[in-house]
Amino acid sequence: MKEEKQLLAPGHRMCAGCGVALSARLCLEAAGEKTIVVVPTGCMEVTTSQYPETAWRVPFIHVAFENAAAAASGVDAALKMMGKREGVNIVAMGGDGGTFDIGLQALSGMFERGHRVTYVCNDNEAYMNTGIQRSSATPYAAWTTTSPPGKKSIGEFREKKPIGYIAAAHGIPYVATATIAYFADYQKKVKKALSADGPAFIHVLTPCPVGWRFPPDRTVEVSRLAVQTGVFPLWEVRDGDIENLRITVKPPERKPVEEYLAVQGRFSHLFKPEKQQDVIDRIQKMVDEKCERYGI
Ligand SMILES: Cc1ncc(C[n+]2csc(CCOP(=O)(O)OP(=O)(O)O)c2C)c(N)n1
Ligand SMILES: [Mg+2]
Repeated sequence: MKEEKQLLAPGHRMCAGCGVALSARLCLEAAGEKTIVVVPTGCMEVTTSQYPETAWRVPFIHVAFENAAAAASGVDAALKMMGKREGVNIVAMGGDGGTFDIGLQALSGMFERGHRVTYVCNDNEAYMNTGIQRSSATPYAAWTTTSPPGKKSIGEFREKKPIGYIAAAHGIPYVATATIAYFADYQKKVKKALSADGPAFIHVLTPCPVGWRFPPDRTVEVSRLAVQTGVFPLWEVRDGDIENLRITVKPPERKPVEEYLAVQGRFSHLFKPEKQQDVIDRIQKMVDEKCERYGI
């Protein structure tokens, strides 16, 4: 797409290699210009909407950290009341902190009320904007500033919250996972979400070079490895029918999870000063169990 047609204009202040920036561009490219975007506080908002400038070439609303889904619900209701709802896409884009944690109540309400909103969660697996604190999306054994590894700690000790399943359990028309490396898959899912007759949720894995500690030119590679190792399977579910979850990208042969961990500094304590093979094996087992359920 030509630069002048990008709906998220270049010149924003996102870091080099930011997965969230790529996700926003891909999502908007698929959604088109008749889109209203609602964004809660987080990296995306602070880097794109510094008064008096904005990188958004579509209507953009910044709301508080916890209420993107509530504000997007309001946009849906207001446009309906004014008879202007047809032909307009409403997209909320929240981070993992704003979605898995603090925004979950508003999100559940939006699902339950059945608003025609596509909610995209750009998951960089921590509260990046405020200094890499853990969230309930942070994966097992990852370093963050609030899950430091040490003699008595392997880093984060909880498993990632299954947000896609939680969304699907509301029985909403469309739920999917996506990541930026598989951009055609992601954009197809955005289009399906926007054409759903009700709420849709897309959980997008968006690697963060700063928080995950890898060089900024490896974002797409890390995103691809997440899928090829089975750490982040790409799937979609309609109407909450988890039994009929459909894998949309099947890795030809699953790579060992170690390949994904080894390229990220946030897992470096698993490799040095001594290799913690037991922890790596445990993560591999968790991934194997999940992938077996999906038949990948
Ligand atoms: C009620 C409230 N609590 C805390 C904050 C501080 N805060 C702003 S952004 C942010 C982290 C956002 O994390 P996430 O949603 O994962 O987005 P990211 O920056 O990682 O993309 C926090 C804690 C806030 N703005 N409002
Ligand atoms: Mg985050």
